Amino acid sequence: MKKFFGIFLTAVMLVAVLSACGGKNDGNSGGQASGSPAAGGDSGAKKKFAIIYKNTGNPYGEKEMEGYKNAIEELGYEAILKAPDQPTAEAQITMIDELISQKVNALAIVGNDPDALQPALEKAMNAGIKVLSLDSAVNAESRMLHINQADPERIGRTLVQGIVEMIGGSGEIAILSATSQATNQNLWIDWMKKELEDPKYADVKLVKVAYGDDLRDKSVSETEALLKSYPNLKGIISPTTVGVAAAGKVLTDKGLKGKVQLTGLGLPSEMAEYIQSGICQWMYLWNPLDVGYLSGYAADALVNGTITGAVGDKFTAGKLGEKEIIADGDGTQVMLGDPFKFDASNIAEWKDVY
Ligand code: RAM
Repeated sequence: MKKFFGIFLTAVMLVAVLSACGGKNDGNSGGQASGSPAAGGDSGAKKKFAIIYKNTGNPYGEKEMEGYKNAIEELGYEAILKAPDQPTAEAQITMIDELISQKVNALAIVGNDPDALQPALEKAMNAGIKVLSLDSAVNAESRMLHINQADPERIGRTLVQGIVEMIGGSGEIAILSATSQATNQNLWIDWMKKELEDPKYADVKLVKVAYGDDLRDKSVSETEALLKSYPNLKGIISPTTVGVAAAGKVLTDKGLKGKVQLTGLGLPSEMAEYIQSGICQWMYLWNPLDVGYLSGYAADALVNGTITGAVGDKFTAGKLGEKEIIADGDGTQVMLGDPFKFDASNIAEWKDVY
């Protein structure tokens, strides 16, 4: 009886904790940005533009959603910002279904899987919702347009060139990625592997691609595991802001400055201390606020019919100016620009911006 009561009490506490977490997420990045949509219809109401990020707790994702919200509010509409607790396709499908019931006008998604969201996103498009992806693409059938932060080939090749320069041209390197299903990271990693095929990298060995799932703790433990399994490791490339910051912390805590080099795609606000200390000599990123902002204007152009998502379509993306849709494999995309290099000479000016 005592044992049963103990289990019952634990279950009650668990439910309480989980609902508290849910509440926090709703108020933070999982909830509605403004207003509360009237149930069952949008006649006469403000147009609703939703965005679903990969998962909560990622400052990069918060900036991307903030940029989207800024654009939508500048246009005079309502922004709905959502992100599941865990970076899974299943959790995003539940949110897509909710947004279809809410009859949003547009849905921008940072996909946790390239293919798994297709049935849900097709259902949304069949219901008249304009669907676009940003940052991490969904496949061409699942969207009308993708908003790409920068050229994936350039990102992948530049990161390899960077780490090879830092390690002095030879030795073992590893990649610390986000989830194994993330379209953006997987594409960048494919380009890293292509770059490594060049005979000039004959003395460089990629020993492992590890996945920290864009979760801080998992990224820390995956970095520790890399260091343990590969004692001769000379460099880590982490093409995720969560991963590169976690790796920076581990290398700092273990006193590995100068012994294990680090580069990747990092948020200046999270990486400033590691760049200033020399743990990471340089790294790259684009402005996540702009990725979100451009997506907001693209969503509006789809909703108001300025564009259909076809190659050659043009629209004005607020302060970012005119943008043109270009091809992207079987689908289409808009490119934000070039990645930016952050090092000791400029990190101080950027660390408070994003
Ligand atoms: C993480 C996310 C995001 C990616 C950046 C570089 O914040 O994985 O999708 O674009 O890193």
